[in-house]
Amino acid sequence: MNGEDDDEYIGFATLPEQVHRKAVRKGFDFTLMVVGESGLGKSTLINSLFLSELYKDRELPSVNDLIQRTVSIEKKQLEIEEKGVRLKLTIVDTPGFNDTVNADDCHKALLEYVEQQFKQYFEDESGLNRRNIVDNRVHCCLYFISPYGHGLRQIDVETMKKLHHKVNIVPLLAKADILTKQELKAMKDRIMQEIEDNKIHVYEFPDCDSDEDEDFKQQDRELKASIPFAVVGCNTVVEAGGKKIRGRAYPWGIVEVDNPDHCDFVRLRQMLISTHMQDLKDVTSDVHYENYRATHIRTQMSGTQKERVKLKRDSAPNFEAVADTDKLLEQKDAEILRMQQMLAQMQEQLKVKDTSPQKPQQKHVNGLGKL
Ligand SMILES: Nc1nc2c(ncn2[C@@H]2O[C@H](COP(=O)(O)OP(=O)(O)OP(=O)(O)O)[C@@H](O)[C@H]2O)c(=O)[nH]1
Ligand SMILES: [Mg+2]
Repeated sequence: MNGEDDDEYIGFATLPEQVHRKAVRKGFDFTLMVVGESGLGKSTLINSLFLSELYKDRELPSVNDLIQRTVSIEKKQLEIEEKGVRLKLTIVDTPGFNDTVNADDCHKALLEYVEQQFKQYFEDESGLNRRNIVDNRVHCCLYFISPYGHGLRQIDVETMKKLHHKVNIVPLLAKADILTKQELKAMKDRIMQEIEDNKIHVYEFPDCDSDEDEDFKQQDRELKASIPFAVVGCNTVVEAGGKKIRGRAYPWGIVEVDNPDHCDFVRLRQMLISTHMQDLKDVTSDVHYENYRATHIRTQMSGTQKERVKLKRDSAPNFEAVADTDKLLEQKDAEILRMQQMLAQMQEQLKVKDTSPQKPQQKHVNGLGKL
């Protein structure tokens, strides 16, 4: 920049840097929820995704535990830092659906959790400490679909439909290692078709900008073509060819979790962490939370209006009673008028008698007593 340019330089070009610095100082929040049938590897996958430490103390459930399992939601938090950027990650692990749990109870608990976070945010936003709100809203729901069936099950359709207007759903095809390449392709196509047929709104990946470079565009195309992401979860490290690989070792070979040819795990992690985290947060805030806020305010207002109408009604005069009283008064007036007329008639008669020759003793008609 030469001297002339310096003079014309106002300084707002540093705005992005200022925003960047402020955001870095504040840190980032992200909440991820996993939902799906029991035993599909939800806990294993989130462990593989971020939390290798989180589940190390966990004991595998025994058969009895499975039968007696109740719906309870576990929230795990961890703070990770990379190049000075702090991310507070919250993982909401939900117990899978199974035969012992009623489908309605599953929806109820999940919906309640998501709505409770919106409610909390709404209250914080209207409170005194708006600047330091902790955002616990669920930004993404990884929905696990079974590889054993023929696409979506009824419970999947119902659950996704309960959740789709409240949270960004990203569908996953679980335990992809049990399917061959062709089966995987057919299963993915069927799942996407069923999602469309059932009018389920899953998270829509935004179009990438036209000025992005070709590599990025290609990566974006691959990402979109991978939905539902076929995942393999595993927390064991195996040795292969002198290298340590995270994978599942079978007698016939190793399924490598981090190999994009074996599954979409890397693409999913990249999407969640490096490319679409902010968009997931924006859609949560601008679409799902706004929906909640609008509905909540409308319900509050109609509640207040009803209350006001009720109050008005309670304090208003009783029109029926008033009408009755008016009628009675009219009747009384008419009666009095009639009596006055009769009285006047009688006095007239008495006057006539007074003027007659045999004058009887005058009688005083005293008011109404005679009538
Ligand atoms: N073949 C295969 N097995 C897996 C995979 N991921 C997890 N498993 C196994 O599946 C079993 C269940 O895994 P979990 O992670 O506990 O499943 P979950 O979905 O959390 O189950 P719930 O907590 O009951 O809802 C474990 O024995 C895992 O080792 C996978 O990608 N492929
Ligand atoms: Mg689990």
